[in-house]
Amino acid sequence: MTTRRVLLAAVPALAATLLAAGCGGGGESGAPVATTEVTMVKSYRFEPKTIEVKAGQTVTWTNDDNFTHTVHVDGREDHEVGQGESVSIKFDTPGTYHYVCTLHRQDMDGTVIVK
Ligand SMILES: [Cu+2]
Repeated sequence: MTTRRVLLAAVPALAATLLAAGCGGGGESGAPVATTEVTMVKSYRFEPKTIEVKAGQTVTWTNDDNFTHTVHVDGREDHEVGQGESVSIKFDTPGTYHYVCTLHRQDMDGTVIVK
């Protein structure tokens, strides 16, 4: 009986989480999106532009564009990511990490907030 109550209580919380995740669009408005997946989309953009992860998590950038891009996090090495490829970078220390594509740094940048 106790177990059943716990399960029922957990359902609305899960639904709320799914609804929040489904809203999307946070990248454009500047609000961080809780995800570890970033896509280089056509038109030279990182989507979402600003993400929020927990310390110790690994962020994966996938290139869905027709051109080669790079992921260069401030103070780290430059990772070239060809069409259809991806790169994963682990973030161990809390902080705000700005990154760019060094090939299109005027247009392509983003931020990883590590909590
Ligand atoms: Cu680029």
